[in-house]
Amino acid sequence: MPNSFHVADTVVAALAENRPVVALESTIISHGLPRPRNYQAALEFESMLLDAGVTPATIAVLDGVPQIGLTAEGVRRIAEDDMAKASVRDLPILAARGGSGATTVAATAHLAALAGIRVFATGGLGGVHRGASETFDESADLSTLAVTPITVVSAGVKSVLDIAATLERLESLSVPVIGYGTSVFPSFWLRESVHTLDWSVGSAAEVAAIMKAQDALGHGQGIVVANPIPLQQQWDPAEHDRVLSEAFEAAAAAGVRGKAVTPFLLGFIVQASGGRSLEVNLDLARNNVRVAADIAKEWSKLNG
Ligand code: PSU
Ligand code: MN
Repeated sequence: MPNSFHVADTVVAALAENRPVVALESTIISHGLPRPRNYQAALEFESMLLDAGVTPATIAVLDGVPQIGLTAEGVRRIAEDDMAKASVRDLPILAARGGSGATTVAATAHLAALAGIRVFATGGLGGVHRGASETFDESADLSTLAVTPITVVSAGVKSVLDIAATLERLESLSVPVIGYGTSVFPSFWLRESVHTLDWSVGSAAEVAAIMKAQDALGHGQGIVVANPIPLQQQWDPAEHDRVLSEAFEAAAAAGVRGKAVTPFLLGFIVQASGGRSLEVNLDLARNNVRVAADIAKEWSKLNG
């Protein structure tokens, strides 16, 4: 199946010459951020990488073909067109039917790894939802990282999830979780959660060294780099707590289920915070793109 996925020429060339590449997901653009800021964000993340000397590879499925690296028109489509939210299990269906979809962390990680990309920046990782012991709602992001060799830089998982259970699952799945300049797992809009981490690093070079060691030991897992938002950029904790409890009530009242849960909560929280949560979300995503760029550069140095 030579045409089962398409890698952009820029990405092919960068990988062939061992230059740094960072994958970017598209669900954060299509379902995680409101229009029109989502389009600006998609363009900004790519240009931040280009400015840092790193090749961006935004990933999505367009007309049945998984695209690793989008054209300008592709970026516009994920931001402005109504797209399905595509996790790994949706990929073969979209491919067979010629459909389009914005890829989650799971699907983006899978496709990036297929193309040989080793570093990926996102906002927040999916995880175990509150009440999962009854609903079984656990993001495929976790199980995918158990079998996908890619380093994902995120600001942890949103406090709308069950963070303790998410960390337990990452342990069971043997996915390393490394604090970037912190020993506390972040909670997305806030710099800290109540959960401490076993391991932290102080530099991108250390992450690259861990990736190398993981390869040498034959592990096929991904690595979660937890990069907290700087304190001065975080959301006000009291407002955060208030808006989150409103969001849970609204989701319960609306009876939202399955893959609609995460986009519903995110949309509600942006509205109910008067846009404040959106600014924090954009700041933390930019921070993650910067750190991912540094890691990708160290990774290519190490392999050069
Ligand atoms: N976290 C965010 N913004 C997002 C998502 C997560 O801060 O847009 C998206 C990511 O694409 C992630 C997905 O992979 O939600 C997880 O969805 P689910 O819980 O349905 O697996
Ligand atoms: Mn889910």
